[in-house]
Amino acid sequence: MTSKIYKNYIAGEFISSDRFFDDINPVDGSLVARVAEADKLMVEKAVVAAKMALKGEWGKLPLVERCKLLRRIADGIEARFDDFVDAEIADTGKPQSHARAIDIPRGAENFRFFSDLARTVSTECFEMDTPDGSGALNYAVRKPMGVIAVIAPWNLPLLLLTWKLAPALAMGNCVIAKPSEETPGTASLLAEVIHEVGLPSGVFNLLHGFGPDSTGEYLTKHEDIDAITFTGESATGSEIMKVAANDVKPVSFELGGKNAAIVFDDADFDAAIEGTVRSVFSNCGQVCLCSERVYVHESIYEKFVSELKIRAEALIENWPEGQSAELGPLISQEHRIKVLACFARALEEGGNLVTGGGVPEFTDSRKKGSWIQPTIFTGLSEEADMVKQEVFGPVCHISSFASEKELVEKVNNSKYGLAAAVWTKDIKRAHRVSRQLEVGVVWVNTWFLRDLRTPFGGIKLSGVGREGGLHSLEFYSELTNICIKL
Ligand code: NAD
Ligand code: 6OD
Repeated sequence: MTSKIYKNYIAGEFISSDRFFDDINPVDGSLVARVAEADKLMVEKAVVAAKMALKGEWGKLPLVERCKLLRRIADGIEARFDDFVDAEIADTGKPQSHARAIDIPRGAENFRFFSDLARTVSTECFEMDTPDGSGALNYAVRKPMGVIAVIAPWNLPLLLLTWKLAPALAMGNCVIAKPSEETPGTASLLAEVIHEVGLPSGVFNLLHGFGPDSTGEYLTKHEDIDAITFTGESATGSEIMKVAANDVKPVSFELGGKNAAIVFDDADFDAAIEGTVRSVFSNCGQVCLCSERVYVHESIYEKFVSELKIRAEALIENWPEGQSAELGPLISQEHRIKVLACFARALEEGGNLVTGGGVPEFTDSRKKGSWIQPTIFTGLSEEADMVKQEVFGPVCHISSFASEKELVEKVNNSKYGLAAAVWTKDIKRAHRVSRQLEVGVVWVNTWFLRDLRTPFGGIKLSGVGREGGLHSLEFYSELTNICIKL
């Protein structure tokens, strides 16, 4: 029985609750911690604290001082790097190589990046003529929006929370963050780091809890929340948008995807295989950018399917702490039930199971975890659920195409529009096809290669708005234009 308790962080204090829920390790179903669920009163307290902080020391702090604090948060994460890795692994079961190379470094980098950016960007300035000949000068100033609700998912817990928290703080806002109920660990450590760094009380508040009828809903419905930034399922985004509409609150949404990987006949075959193994199976398929639809030119289709099968079957599902682990479990038993139901539906719809489709057999306590086999289907129609609906698991459907026109039509025939990966050596084709894809992000001959200055987000069901670089600063601030008659 664990004695670890994750508390809420409100107005600079760690606060428990009279209601707790379990934080479960998906590797073996063991208890990681008990988590104090924030009730309505705590949400209220956090909002009041955040509003007060805006009017107090934080609201008056020069930008350069704010940015120094953000850099110290990055240092603080790095100083406790192993603790963060352990917490992320315990909550998600992801291989430690993933947490060490991606989740935790990006958690720190998000603070450094937005601290540097906020100090160096300018705003617009326009000189204008006036009828009397004296002219006028317009310039814009950036102001914080106020109190921002940051609601995060479980797949890349620290990375995705800090991706929104860092620019929000850099722009001078106060934040109430709610991590996923599945992954409260690294957010709780982050609250400790922020406390040690000494951000004024109320600037950052952390509330644990669920979505509907719980902390998430109380937070998004609170009238004094000035903006909502959310990463998660498209259906949840739709619910939050309805609530936000009541007070016409700005929203920034990073939502689900049904991303395509496209392999042309002229692609570097080995690189395309390597890249597709990553884009389909990374984080057990639980990255919003993962490819769940793979389109391969008909001339190399059979060879590609055989090779991807071999590579999928070779992936090592092991305890996350070891060096050999390449694939972790799904986040929860509940999610595994959903993913297995998607596999069953694909078979009902006439899909050909190339590999996987079930649960790996273990003889140790991993039997109690949420493990699943890497899975490949072929032979489904473009209208099948497996080709249409997001699964969010280690699975893809591979189909062939003959022409670019057919390919582009198939890829764009989706309600989602987040990302695509294109594999080709023909530079003209790369440009031509990329521009035609109805998605927010295209990678050519790579996948999930991130430059934090670039616009990031999706179209259609995959999101509202763009974050990244200046786009984040735009969302997390309000511009006031000042027009001075000279
Ligand atoms: P989710 O929508 O179930 O939950 C996300 C967060 O929202 C959690 O903190 C949850 O407690 C909260 N929440 C749920 N209902 C709510 C409500 N009614 N009001 C307020 N808060 C509520 O998503 P998830 O299962 O945690 O994450 C997986 C999903 O996220 C997938 O669909 C994936 O594609 C998507 N995702 C998208 C991106 C992107 O950048 N586009 C990134 C990561 C994940
Ligand atoms: O890299 C990022 O900044 C980002 N937002 C990644 C999202 C991954 C989705 O699971």
